Amino acid sequence: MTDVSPLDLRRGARACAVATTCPYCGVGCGVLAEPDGQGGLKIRGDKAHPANAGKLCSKGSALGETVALDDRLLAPQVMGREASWNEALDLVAAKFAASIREHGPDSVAMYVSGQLLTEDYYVANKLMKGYVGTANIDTNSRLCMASSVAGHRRAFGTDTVPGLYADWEEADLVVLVGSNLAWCHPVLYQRLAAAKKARPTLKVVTIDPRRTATSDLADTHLAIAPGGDGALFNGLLARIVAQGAVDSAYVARHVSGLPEAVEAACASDLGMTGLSAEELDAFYRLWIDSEKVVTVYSQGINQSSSGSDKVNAIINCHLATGRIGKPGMGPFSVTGQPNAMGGREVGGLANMLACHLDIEEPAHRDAVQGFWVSPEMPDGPGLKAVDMFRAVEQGRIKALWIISTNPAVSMPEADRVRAAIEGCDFVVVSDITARTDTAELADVLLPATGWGEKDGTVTNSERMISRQRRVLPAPGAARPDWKIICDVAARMGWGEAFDFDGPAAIFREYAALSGVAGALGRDFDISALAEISDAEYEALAPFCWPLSARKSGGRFFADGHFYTKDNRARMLPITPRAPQSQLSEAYPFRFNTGRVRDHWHTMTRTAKSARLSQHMAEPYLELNPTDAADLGIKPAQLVTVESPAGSAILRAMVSERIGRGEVFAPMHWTGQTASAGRIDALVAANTDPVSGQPESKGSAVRIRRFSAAWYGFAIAREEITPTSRYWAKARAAKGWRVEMACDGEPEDWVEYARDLFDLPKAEAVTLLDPARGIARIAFIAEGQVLAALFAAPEPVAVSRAFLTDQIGAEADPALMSGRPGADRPDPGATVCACFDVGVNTILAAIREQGLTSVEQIGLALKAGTNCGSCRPELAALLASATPAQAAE
Ligand SMILES: Nc1nc2c(c(=O)[nH]1)N[C@H]1C(S)=C(S)[C@@H](COP(=O)(O)OP(=O)(O)OC[C@H]3O[C@@H](n4cnc5c(=O)[nH]c(N)nc54)[C@H](O)[C@@H]3O)O[C@H]1N2
Ligand SMILES: Nc1nc2c(c(=O)[nH]1)N[C@H]1C(S)=C(S)[C@@H](COP(=O)(O)OP(=O)(O)OC[C@H]3O[C@@H](n4cnc5c(=O)[nH]c(N)nc54)[C@H](O)[C@@H]3O)O[C@H]1N2
Ligand code: SF4
Ligand SMILES: [Mo]
Repeated sequence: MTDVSPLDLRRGARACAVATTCPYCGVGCGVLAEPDGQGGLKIRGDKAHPANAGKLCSKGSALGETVALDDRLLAPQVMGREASWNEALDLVAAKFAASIREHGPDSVAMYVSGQLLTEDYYVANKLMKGYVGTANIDTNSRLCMASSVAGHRRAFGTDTVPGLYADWEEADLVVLVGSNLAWCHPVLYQRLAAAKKARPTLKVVTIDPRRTATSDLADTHLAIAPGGDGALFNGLLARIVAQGAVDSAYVARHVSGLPEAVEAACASDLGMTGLSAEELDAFYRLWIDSEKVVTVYSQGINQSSSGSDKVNAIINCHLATGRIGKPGMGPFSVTGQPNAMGGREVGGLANMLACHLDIEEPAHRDAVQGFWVSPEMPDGPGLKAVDMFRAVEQGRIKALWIISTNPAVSMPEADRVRAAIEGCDFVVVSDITARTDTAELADVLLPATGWGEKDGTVTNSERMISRQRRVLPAPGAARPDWKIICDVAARMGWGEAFDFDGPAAIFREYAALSGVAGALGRDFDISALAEISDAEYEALAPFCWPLSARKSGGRFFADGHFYTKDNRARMLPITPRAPQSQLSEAYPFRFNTGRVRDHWHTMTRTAKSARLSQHMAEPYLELNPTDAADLGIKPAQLVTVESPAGSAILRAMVSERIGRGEVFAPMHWTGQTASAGRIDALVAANTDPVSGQPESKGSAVRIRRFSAAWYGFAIAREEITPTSRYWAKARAAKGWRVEMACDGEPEDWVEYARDLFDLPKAEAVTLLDPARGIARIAFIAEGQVLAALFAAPEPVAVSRAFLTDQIGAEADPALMSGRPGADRPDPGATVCACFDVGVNTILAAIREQGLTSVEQIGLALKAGTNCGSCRPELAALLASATPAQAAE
């Protein structure tokens, strides 16, 4: 056998476009991916896919830039050294088996992910619940969708999203509550924006304590007090009743619990919403007067210690008015991860069985056990994520297998979770890279194939199942997750039950089991596909479930038929609760957290793309100008943010878009990308009592200025990791850009810079002004810039865009000034990632060419004309530029 390198193997991949699905958000866009002959992929939107009809956002368009092999895990590792698959799998099976033998099945656990494909998920769940005999398998969907699941199950008897994306386009009113759709579900946002443009009577209301890029589309933005949503929707229910807007016929036939729900609603305190009587009145009138209303909700609702109640408060209003399951109306939970929905379907949550069957229900357990012919079934729910890591901390879980998620970064009280994993007897991590905060703690690291290298299915927010298809060969020894799980199961003695020859075989079994669920009266039934051939599976076109002899596709519940014992939906009495962490003198700020436009979670993929890394290159804290002034914090200074659980150092982004007493930080930065940017270290592990979902958006924190002796900005061709107290790095087109700050000043700046860049011999160009504390040092070889450091006692005012362009280039005469010469304007921070158009360029064009619309900006600069993800920001720049123009 010849030794072909993984990259050579990739270069040889057939240049033919393959239809697959984007691996990021729950919109579930179709992607055409074609090998480019260099080991990468050319990416286009798939016009034939119903979710996106050819559109992609910035992250989807940049997929080709994230498949490079440089930091991939290419072979198994045991205790930090490379090992064969046999050695690694034998060890995993032996350790799990020993723990089960000595301490029982509940001494082991799996923590998996809504980014697994359905087939991977199915075998993981089957192994744990059916064969190991424990329900200790939970998923990062606990941090994401658990409150929606709980709300759906309490109201409908099962976890069903009643409507379809098309409903948004048909609606008269779309309410976006706790959703930053423009950044987090950009293609759905674009569909909504297009529908509104075509039919301006379509109204949009956003409900979010912050003004976001999404609010810019809204006719009305309600800056609700954090956690005020339960009271807001209770108020709506009370008004629905008071105005006689109840659909009495629907309620009489299909709904129970209305009087109790209304009584609780009438008793709740609207003051909790923080909104004025006029705002409430206008919103209530609009909602009630718009027959076709879709209420879309996301993490601003779910990630709350009363998340399930907030979900039910929303659903109550739709049930009372019968506005559910009909064209243009219904409650709509948008899912986060590409297969968050699929994971819910296969039973990835510790409190679910496969195919929406209930673990608490003996008849359901028996049916699944009979179908699996399994030796063992747990008789109740297992540990939910927060409790699972507590059990790890207490030594009750002795063997833990983490697959496709990064809990040392994304779990609340992340420092504590990291320590718990570190202290666990035996930890296995399956990932595509070893460079994660969690993978660093593993005893055994298993290399998984990633997006583009694996086959299976995912389900999006509207229940649409579509195929992810392989385009590239598996790199090195990497294997698909389903295969790794089945191989371990076989070594534990269950080879026959896990003897699948590919994802199609797993899918067939899963579809057959869904038929059993369907016969038990469950909603999730795709049994029409139980005998699908390998070739049909390969060609499977996207479809919305269910797909069975009983029903195919469409909406649920227009005619009742809920999945409760009496087939009636339940309205629940809701008593709104404030976030669990109380603000105090010691911790006076409400810590809101979430996402930015161009990064995905813990950035193991998006940080590989230079253009995705330019939009937000640093971890930051958004805070109100008055609060900043009170704290003596100037824009762009650094702040230390602390809670009782931990601390972080973040760049202050002073903004009117956030209210007083509230601050916001994105969740993306890790130990790999920043010195102190893991903001989940601060988040209290308060959970919703029903769903177990953590309150990731409601902790109490305090803020103080980080006392920096100096701030720095560095560019480098090779990756560097500074030793300064603060640093944050991001990839640039030809190297790296790094922000720095430290409390002590180095004795010799040039030596410091040499160490930083590990360039002991390169020629140094220096500009030192010790009196002013300014140091500028560039290293140049053969006329080309290798690296440079710009340091100053205040945040360094150099042009990041200009300097980033200098990496590896012939040194510009203006290099040491940190700004382009007068003949060349500074483009400013990137707004349009597709065409790399900066904020200054856009503002100058608006000013000089008198541009007044996003379309005109597109014509002038191309910005916003490809993926369109920056269009909300272009609109905001237009709005901000207009008054300035008037003043001139
Ligand atoms: N670019 C990008 N897109 C993503 C992801 C990503 O990492 N990056 N991740 C995907 C995943 S897994 C998920 S779950 C989704 C999440 O998608 P979203 O839920 O839309 O995103 P978040 O930014 O977490 O939070 C949404 C909003 O909730 C608001 N909020 C906070 N507290 C409250 C409150 O008490 N009430 C209300 N009404 N609102 C509140 C926040 O200010 C924030 O703007 O995004 C998906 N899409
Ligand atoms: N404070 C705060 N915390 C939050 C949130 C918040 O809004 N605020 N949001 C929460 C939500 S909604 C979510 S969904 C979580 C997300 O948090 P995580 O799931 O922890 O984040 P990811 O970075 O998506 O982790 C996915 C991991 O899987 C790896 N991977 C990628 N593809 C594959 C594959 O095919 N196989 C395997 N085995 N591994 C693969 C990636 O390299 C990465 O290490 O964060 C939660 N945490
Ligand atoms: S909206 Fe963007 S991230 Fe989400 S599936 Fe579509 S292309 Fe991927
Ligand atoms: Mo999520």
